[in-house]
Order: sequence, then structure tokens, then C-alpha cells
Amino acid sequence: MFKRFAWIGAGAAALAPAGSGPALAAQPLPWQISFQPAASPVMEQIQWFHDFLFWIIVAIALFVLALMCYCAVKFNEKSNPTPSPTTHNTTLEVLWTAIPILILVAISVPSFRLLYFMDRTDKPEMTLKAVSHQWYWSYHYPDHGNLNFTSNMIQAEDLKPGQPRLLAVDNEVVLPVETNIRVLTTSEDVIHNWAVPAFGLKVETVPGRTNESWVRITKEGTYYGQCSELCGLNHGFMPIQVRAVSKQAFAQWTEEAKKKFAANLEPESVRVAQAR
Ligand SMILES: [Cu+2]
Repeated sequence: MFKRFAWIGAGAAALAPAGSGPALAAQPLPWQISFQPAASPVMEQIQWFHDFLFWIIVAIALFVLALMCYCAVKFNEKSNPTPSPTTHNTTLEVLWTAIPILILVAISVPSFRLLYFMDRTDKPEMTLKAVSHQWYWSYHYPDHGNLNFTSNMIQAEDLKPGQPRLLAVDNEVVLPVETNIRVLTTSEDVIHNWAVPAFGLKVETVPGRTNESWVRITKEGTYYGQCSELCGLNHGFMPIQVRAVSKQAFAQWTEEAKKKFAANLEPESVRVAQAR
């Protein structure tokens, strides 16, 4: 059911006039009422779990509504002028204790399975480190010659056609598809949160601490996210933009990026020494 709404969103994006942005951009859309299309196994499972819970909630709500209607009709003063003095019914009491427990157990099994699945990947093929600052991000690729750069939001007046307001950045994160990517996050100042809805990722970035998660992007495209922890004045203006490309295109990009951000490649200690 919810996937259908996501498709409506994706359809609307595809129907947008040419030149208005990448077709596979995963971002919030007008009138969107459900998730962005999943672009990672974690998000696929989150959506499955959401739908699973939804139908359990619908069943419980309908059952309670039916009980209430039944009582209102059957036991109102007119149709039941002399109420029964019964105060206990052992069978009923056992049932209304045991059945909710069984429902909670049925929910907990996939819930824990998903929690552990989201936690970390066994076989990371590369690492991306996202560091938060008030109010921008910096990204580090420790497996690619310490490639690193900062990523700032593009101000509304500087947007080019197709760039979404409050979401587009100057230097996007580029990642390969079909690769197990370990995501490490930390912060330079206060607590922020690196969140990309299409990946099912929402990781706190805490000063003095490194948090870990992972992503395996299944589709090429551009994905947007935002800082999801109230972090101060410009909290709403430090978006995240990820471009997922093929492995070959990623290898090519790292070579170009190493040239573009050559000044950042040396370890910080060397840079500090040179500046003196
Ligand atoms: Cu923030």
C-alpha cells in the first residue's frame, strides 16, 4: 500500500520537465505521505517492517472498534435494563493477557532482527567518514588516500536549475553502488545527525565519539538528507547530498577529486607545520 504512494512520488519526479533535476533524485516531494523509495537493503527492510506493523495496528483498531460498537448496542440501558453482576471471567482474563503478549513477541522478532542488521556490516569494502560542524559537513575517504573535503549548502540565490532549495550542496558525497560501505560519524562541536532517508540511515554524530553504521546503495542516483539533530542556529541549512555512481565511475571520480582537493590530502599535522 505504502509502496504505491512512493511510486506516485517517483512517477511525479519522472514526469517533471527535462532539466529539472536527476530522474532518480530521492528527496521530499510535494504531497508525499510515505517514505522515499528505498535505495538500500536496510531501508527495504524498514519499509517492510513499517507495513507489517501498520496491518497489525489496523487489525487491533478494527477489533477494538467492533467491541465498542457491540457493547454500545447490546448493553445500553434500553436493550439491557438489568445488568449482570458478573465481575470476573477467568478465560477472558487469560486471553486478554496472553494474546497481547503473543502479538508483542511476533513484533519483537523481526524488530530485533532488523536492529542487528542495521547495526554494522560484516564485510565493509570501503569507509566513509562524515564529520559534522556548525553548520556544514566534511567527508573523509580513508581508503582513498585520505581524500577529504567540506560540503556546504548552496544558498537560494546561487541555485542552478534542478538543484533543490535547502538540499543541494557545493561538494556532494560520491559513493559507489553495490558496495558495502562502512559509515563512521563524529562531530567537531555539538551533536548533529547524518540522515539520508532513502538509505534508512540516521546516525548521531557526537563530539569525542565515533558512531558506526553502514549502507549498500542499490540504485544509481542522487539522494538528499538533512542534519536530524537540533544543533543550533543553522540546523536547517546543513543538508546532505549523496551521488551514487557505478564502481568504475567512482574510481574515476576519486582520481579527479584527489586533484581537486589536493590541498586537503596531507595529514593535518603536516598542514599545520607548513602554515607556521
Ligand atoms: Cu547539525
